Parts: sequence; C-alpha cells; structure tokens
Amino acid sequence: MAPYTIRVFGDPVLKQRATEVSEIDGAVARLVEDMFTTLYESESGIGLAAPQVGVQKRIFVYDLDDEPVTLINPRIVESDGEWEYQEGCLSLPGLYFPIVRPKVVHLVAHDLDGNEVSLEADELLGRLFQHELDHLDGKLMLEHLDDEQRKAAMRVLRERAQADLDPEPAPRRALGLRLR
Ligand code: QAP
Ligand code: CO
Repeated sequence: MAPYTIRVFGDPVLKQRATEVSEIDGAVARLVEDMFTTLYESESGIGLAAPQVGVQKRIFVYDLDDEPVTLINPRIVESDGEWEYQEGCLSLPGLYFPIVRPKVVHLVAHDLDGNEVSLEADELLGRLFQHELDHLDGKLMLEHLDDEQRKAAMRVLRERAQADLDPEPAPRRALGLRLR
C-alpha cells in the first residue's frame, strides 16, 4: 500500500515553498523510496514532488521509461524556446491544460548520492522538470492559465468540492476535462 496520500488542490501544503535539503541522510532515502511507491501506485503518474505527499523538501522523482530518477535541490539555470503541451498533474486529477513554456531547460541538482548532476532536457522531460520545480515553489499549473481557462478549471474544482460535501452523492461531472 502506498505510504502517502497524494495531496490535491485545496491542500495548503501545495502553496508553500519547499525547503532546501541540507543533508542527504537515511530519512531522505526513505522518503524517496516512499515517493516512488506512491508514484507507481498512482494511476499513470510520471512525476511526483515531495510537497505532493505533504513534505516540504526540495525533492522530486520521476520515471519516464522504467528508470527511476531522484533530483534534490534542483534549479533551472537556463531555458530556451517555446513549446505547448497538454499538462496534467496528480494533484489536479482529470484536468489537462494546454500550457506554453520554454522547450529546452538546463537543470542542475544533486542525486541521492550527493553528486551534482547537470541535465539538459527538451519536450516531455523538459516540461516535467519545469512542472515539478513549480511544485517546489508552491505553484500549480493553474497559475499558467489564461483568465478564461482558469475560470473553467475553478468551476470544475468548485463543483467537485461541493459534490464531495453533499450527503447524497450527486451526479458528478465526468472526471476528464480538457480545456482549450
Ligand atoms: C507532471 O504529471 C508532468 O490528471 C507529472 O487523472 C506534466 O504525472 C510531466 C496524472 C506534464 C510532464 C508533462 C494526471 C495521472 C499524472 C491526471 C503526472 C490523472 C492521472 C500526471
Ligand atoms: Co503536478
């Protein structure tokens, strides 16, 4: 069973800036292991940041093609170009937004052994880096939407929150929403 519950929109932990990791010790190693368990038990998740499991540390993990990667204290040192992609987030289940961000990013971080890593990534992986770094700064995809998209997204989130409060399970709008 996954050791953590994935925090979703409305949880204040998702809006706080996470703290730098000062020492990569056994507690960090255990946290990372538990984050992977949580990621793999999620429905089709590819990346997860520590704040999404309620931990205010600057760590994210991902697995794009059966290769688990952990990045600690990551920073983007350079970015270039523009690329639109339908982004999703485990903390905003069922919501996908077309978002334009830089296409290529150069990220530096530390791995679990404390070694410095330097990675240049474009397209999907470049997007993942930017998305997960946003989580560490307390930002969700909603901040990248235009007014109209944000209104549509907030309406769905509000309806869901209300449906979750209703004693009688009201007919719920289909989970998937793709905003144009
Ligand atoms: C972040 O996203 C990301 O809505 C990782 O119902 C975003 O793992 C990486 C997911 C864009 C690359 C590009 C979302 C699963 C997973 C959902 C995820 C859902 C089930 C999102
Ligand atoms: Co996310």
